[in-house]
Amino acid sequence: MTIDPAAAYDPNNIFAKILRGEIPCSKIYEDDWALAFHDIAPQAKVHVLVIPRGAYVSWDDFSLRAPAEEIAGFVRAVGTVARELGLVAPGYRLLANVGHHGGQEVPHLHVHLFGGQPLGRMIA
Ligand code: DGP
Repeated sequence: MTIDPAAAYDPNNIFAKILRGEIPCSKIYEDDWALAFHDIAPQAKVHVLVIPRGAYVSWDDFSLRAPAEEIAGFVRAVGTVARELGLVAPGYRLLANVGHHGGQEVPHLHVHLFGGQPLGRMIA
């Protein structure tokens, strides 16, 4: 089931619970702006999710409402995670699904970070 990007933020979504430590995750990195952990159903050798600490439904919501400092902090954190995982030289892919056509299932912004193997070309 995909999400309604116009819906209000649901503080009980699964990633909000992970942020509050109410359910576990396989944590890779955290700082003031972001938390990164392994995806529960990996689609590549490396499949990590990076989420902002703030309450944003999607990339659209984040790009519209987040203060510039928070956007910068989150974008930097995504880059830091990729570097710390040694993905820069071989290369990697970032993806953020938004809403129904994007196939977004969890209503808290998350950036998928894929790597560890050649990923090929794709549009979906
Ligand atoms: P998306 O379709 O972009 O909303 O992808 C949601 C991703 O979140 C999907 O790849 C599976 C992952 N996921 C869902 N629930 C959990 C969870 O409880 N823990 C972790 N680590 N990942 C989850």
